Amino acid sequence: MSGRLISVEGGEGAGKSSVMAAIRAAIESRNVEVVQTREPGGTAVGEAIRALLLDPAHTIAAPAELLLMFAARAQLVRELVQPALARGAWVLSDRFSDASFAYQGGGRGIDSALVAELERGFVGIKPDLTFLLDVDVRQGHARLAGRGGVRDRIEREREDFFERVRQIYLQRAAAEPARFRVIDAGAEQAAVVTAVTAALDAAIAAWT
Ligand code: Z5A
Repeated sequence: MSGRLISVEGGEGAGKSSVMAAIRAAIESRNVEVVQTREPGGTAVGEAIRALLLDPAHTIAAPAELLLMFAARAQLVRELVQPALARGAWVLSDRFSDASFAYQGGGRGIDSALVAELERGFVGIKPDLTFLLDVDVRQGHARLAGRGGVRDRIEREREDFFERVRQIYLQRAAAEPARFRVIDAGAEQAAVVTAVTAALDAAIAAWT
């Protein structure tokens, strides 16, 4: 099989961690190499940019935030994603360009045409399959509160920010039904994982 790019998206507390682990296991069980990564991050340069972006000590202007997200992504695509896909590996990414449309476009109000232009010019690839873990904003927030720990710069945004993020994700999923699988992430963890792996199995069957 040729290389594939699979992304997992969602608002805060959507439960990406357990879903990423289940997807990885399902692909590896087919004896396919999996390269797991995350955004922003995934390379030394990208992880340094991530630290800058999430540090609550910084006030970052929205356009600078957008460009930093794409700087990390441009590095990731060239250093990790393209080489992995070229050798036939499957890349599993915790977020990809859709997050910039949702957070910087929806959350910060940046024109989506600008985001699309950066995607076209500096990324050039889209995931083959994207799981959108959709959860009520308050429910997701409560999960993170239960997890504890310090909130990063973006997690400190207000509820209306995350409502806009959620709406843009859902709009993107509706506009690209062939790529997106919207999963009810408000359900219990085992049910979420079952729904994701069933959808993954169906997608893989369609590819082979
Ligand atoms: N960002 C951006 O603005 N623009 C971009 O282009 C990109 C990203 C790429 C960092 O991303 C931030 O960057 C993120 C978006 C922004 N900011 N926010 N907010 P990240 O993906 O690393 O950060 P995150 O979204 O905050 O990830 P997270 O906190 O790890 O979320 P999660 O993956 O959903 O967390 P989890 O550990 O899987 O689950 C959270 C808790 O809920 C945990 O205690 C679980 O046990 C519990 N949980 C999970 N599922 C369930 C269910 N089904 N029921 C009950 N409890 C559950």
